[in-house]
Amino acid sequence: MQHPPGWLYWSARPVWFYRLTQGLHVASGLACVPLLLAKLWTVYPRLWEWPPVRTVAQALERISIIPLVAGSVSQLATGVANIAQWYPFGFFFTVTHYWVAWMTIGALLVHIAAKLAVVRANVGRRRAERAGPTDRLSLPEQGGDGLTRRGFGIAVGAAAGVVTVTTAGQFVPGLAGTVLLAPRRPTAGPQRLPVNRTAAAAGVTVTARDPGYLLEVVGPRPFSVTLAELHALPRSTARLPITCVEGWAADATWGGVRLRDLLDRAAIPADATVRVQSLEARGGYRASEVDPPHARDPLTLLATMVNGEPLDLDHGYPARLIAPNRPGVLQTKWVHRVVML
Ligand SMILES: Nc1nc2c(c(=O)[nH]1)N[C@H]1C(S)=C(S)[C@@H](COP(=O)(O)O)O[C@H]1N2
Ligand SMILES: [Mo]
Repeated sequence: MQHPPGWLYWSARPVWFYRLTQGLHVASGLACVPLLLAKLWTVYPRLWEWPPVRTVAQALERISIIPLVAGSVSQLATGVANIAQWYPFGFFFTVTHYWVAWMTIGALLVHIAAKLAVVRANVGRRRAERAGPTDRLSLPEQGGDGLTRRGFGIAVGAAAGVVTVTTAGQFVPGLAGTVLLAPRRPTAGPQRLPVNRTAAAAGVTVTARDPGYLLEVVGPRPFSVTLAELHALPRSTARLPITCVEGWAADATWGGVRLRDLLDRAAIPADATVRVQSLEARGGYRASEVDPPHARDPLTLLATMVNGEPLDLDHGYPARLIAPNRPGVLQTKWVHRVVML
């Protein structure tokens, strides 16, 4: 959703929908870490099997495992690094994570297809066993020491459960106190909201506090307003979350001018997409595009207030965009221009 594909219609409602999909994305990714490690641990002895291949079909099947393992390991590793805001790799995370996901899904389908015969045979055997006195998990284990098959399953499931329970508070409303293992607490930061990029990091500490600040709206009837004029415009409030792609979400009550009122005043038509630009001079998130469903939504604000106070400099003072059902990365801070595209 950071780079929404053209074929996807993304509505502004429900306001929490992106929070749900992003939360599930990060939670399922984290829960997969113990599951993937367990899977690799149970299958790696087969790497040393001799002879390595017996038939052409088996050779192809073994080769197809390379992108599957490489893809799933790299998805989980880069995903965990991303939510910790750690980018040791030289590529752009979002685009790589997206395309490697498709590659991994493809490799997984090939793997399932290759193993279908084995799965079918096993299912048939289980059915036969279920008719008899034993079930597969209670079959006698080879050896006697160490972890049983059932014990292993329980341990892996418990590990996935612990990871989920200690990180889900990042995005589940009201559970902020439980985020033991998460890199971030959704209530830590100025005005009880986390900050992803500070004003200092964005290099806007001087420009954002400039008394000569003007908000420009560029359309068929362009205009600009001073900060005092912006504050004097009719103000609305909206209770909306910021949902960062880095895995946290936090609700706040925002106050500001409806974006659609500014667009109307500049005579920008209802079906126009607009670009919201920041004072930030460099950086991938210094502007965002707002498509008509979001631009015209009554909850989409150019906010000057949060939780009853003027915005903190780190939250985008003097004005920031806040819109329903949008990734945090598109909620542009330190806004100074809105341009019709
Ligand atoms: N100009 C600008 N706006 C920005 C960013 C940025 O780097 N530059 N980061 C975005 C990201 S990734 C998030 S999650 C939200 C976080 O808002 P907050 O720092 O007020 O919590 O701001 C967004 N707005
Ligand atoms: Mo973000």
